This record gives sequence, C-alpha cells and structure tokens, in this order.
Amino acid sequence: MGQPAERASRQAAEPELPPGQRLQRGWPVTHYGPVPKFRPERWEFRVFGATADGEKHCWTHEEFSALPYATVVGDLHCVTKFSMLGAEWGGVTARTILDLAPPADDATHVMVWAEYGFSSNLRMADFAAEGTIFATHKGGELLTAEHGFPLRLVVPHLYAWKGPKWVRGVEYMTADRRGFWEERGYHNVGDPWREQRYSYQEEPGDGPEL
Ligand SMILES: Nc1nc2c(c(=O)[nH]1)N[C@H]1C(S)=C(S)[C@@H](COP(=O)(O)O)O[C@H]1N2
Ligand SMILES: [Mo]
Repeated sequence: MGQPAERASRQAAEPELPPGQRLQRGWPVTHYGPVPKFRPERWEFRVFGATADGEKHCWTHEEFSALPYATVVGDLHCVTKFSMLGAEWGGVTARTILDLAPPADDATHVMVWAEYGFSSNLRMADFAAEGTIFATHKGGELLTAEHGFPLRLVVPHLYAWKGPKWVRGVEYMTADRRGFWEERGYHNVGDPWREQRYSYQEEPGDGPEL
C-alpha cells in the first residue's frame, strides 16, 4: 500500500495526480444505468451479513440523517482517467457505521450495495480508512440526484467505482466476493496510485478467482 502518511503529507503540500490521470474541470456524471428516484418513506440503510451481534441494523432516512455529521477532504479518481482533487465531502464516516454496527471478528471485506443492485467490494481496511465517508454533501451543498443523492460512498484512496452512488447498505463478509465492476473486468482492489485499473493486472492475493 505504500506509505500513506508520507503520501498524505505530500498531497497536502501539493496536490498530485495518480499516474495516468488528468485533472477535470467541473464535475462530470459517470455511472451505469438510470438515476433512481428517491422515495424517503421507502428508503432505509441496512448493515447486514457478518455483524458482531448477528443482527441486521437498519436506519430510516430520518434516523440516518441524525447520525454524527463529519467532513473529509478527498479526491475522486475515475478509471476513465479524470480526477477531481481535494473535494470536501460531508456525511457519515464509515468508521461511525463500524462503531454503531460492528462487524464480527472474522469479517474481512465488505460489499457496499446501492439501488438497482449495483455493488462494490472493499477490503475491511479500505472501508475503515479515515477518508471513507457516506456522503450527503459536497462542498457544503447537498448532492444532486445524478451525483448520488441522498447518499453515496466516497473512498478517496481508491478508484471512484469503489464508491457507489445511491448507496443503501453494507454487507460484512468473511471472504471476498466481487462487486459489479470487479466482475466485469475492473481490478478487485483498485488503488489508483498503483494504477490497478483492470482485473488482468491482479496479482495472487488481490482478489478471488474470476
Ligand atoms: N450506483 C452507482 N454508483 C457509481 C457508479 C455506477 O455505475 N452506479 N459508477 C462509479 C464510477 S465509475 C464513478 S467514476 C463515480 C462517478 O461519480 P460522479 O458521477 O459523481 O462523478 O461513481 C461511481 N459510483
Ligand atoms: Mo469511473
């Protein structure tokens, strides 16, 4: 994984693009499929799978909105090569979710689930990283529908497909399993600093057999 602390301080001093990326003016919209309609009365956020207590944990939209609000500054790197640097994301950190709904000791990975069955898998350490946030806001403003309103995950240290828009829940897993793009040719880990774009680049240990 390199030296995250050293990298963080280097980035703070002078924003830097991962290899092969270019800076994007504005904020493009990138996703597969239609933009879902938000129905607050039917929305819930679920944490399930290998939880510490074996129970499923659910929040209504109202309950989720009352969780502790935090902001983090982090990049968005799309594998199609555009990057946005240093955006301020507001919402609920993944660490808060891990505290409120702890995983079982043997949970090693998570699957993050979104509307229409979109999913992305993460190693527990990537999910638990300081910058990982379920965002409701960017730059102090509520997300728009096409950028993931009411909730999207942002994992600034990985390629942006690892951050589902219109996220609805998290499954704790005791073994790794591929999500939507990870099954369709994209790298299981997706570290932009190592340019882990495609599954053919995977090395033993990077992911389950395809
Ligand atoms: N539900 C869902 N989330 C998604 C995607 C998707 O296809 N469906 N695409 C991902 C990809 S590839 C990128 S680059 C970012 C883009 O976020 P943006 O449209 O807000 O720039 O969303 C990610 N989240
Ligand atoms: Mo992307």
